Amino acid sequence: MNIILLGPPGAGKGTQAGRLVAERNMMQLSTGDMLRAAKDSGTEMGKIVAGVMERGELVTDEIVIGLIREKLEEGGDHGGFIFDGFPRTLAQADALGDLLAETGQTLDHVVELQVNDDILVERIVGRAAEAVAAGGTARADDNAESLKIRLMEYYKKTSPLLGYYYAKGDLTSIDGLGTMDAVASDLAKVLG
Ligand code: B4P
Repeated sequence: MNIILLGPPGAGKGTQAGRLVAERNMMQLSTGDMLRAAKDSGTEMGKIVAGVMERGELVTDEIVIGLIREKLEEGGDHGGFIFDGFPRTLAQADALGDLLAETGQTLDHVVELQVNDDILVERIVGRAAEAVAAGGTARADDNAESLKIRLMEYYKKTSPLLGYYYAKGDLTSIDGLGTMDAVASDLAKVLG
């Protein structure tokens, strides 16, 4: 089973994906994590994406699609892919459709986690404060200024994907405002 988790920054995509990995042996493909790893390892690509991510903008489709292509071609023994934070643009959605078709796979569910902006801001600011309180550093883009851009990018470039997948009959929207357990339970009902 291959699924997409859609939603604005802080909606809980990464949180729910992590649970599905533990419970269903699925493979999480988080483009955010992949890009942060590239940034931390100091590769040429990492240097290019660092500033873009810190500002809260989207990295180019070409880079992100390339990362996903590599992972899909690797295959592996798991219970399916969870696309977490990908696709984020219509071009990425088209590319994913092509890549799945090329590798003989299907897209089984697209689940939107619905959370209003006030709560998103609260969660992201909370995550930054927790990281600092634990003696670490907050994610470079977990600050009010970058978050404003991240939300604008979401509404402008990513939210059109809701209509795109709805028109294909693939989209289910669930309430992302409950506790992590409540959201996980609603997600499990959709996935079956
Ligand atoms: P991501 O890493 O995808 O970051 P995100 O959208 O903020 O994460 P998510 O929604 O997964 O939130 P989480 O579960 O962590 O992207 C970062 C950047 O990478 C982007 O801005 C962009 O620059 C770049 N990028 C990534 N993918 C790209 C692509 N495809 N194309 C172009 N650029 C791309 O949850 C957040 C917080 O909420 C956590 O603290 C969590 O504990 C808390 N939380 C979660 N669920 C909760 C619940 N039910 N109740 C209370 N708190 C909850």
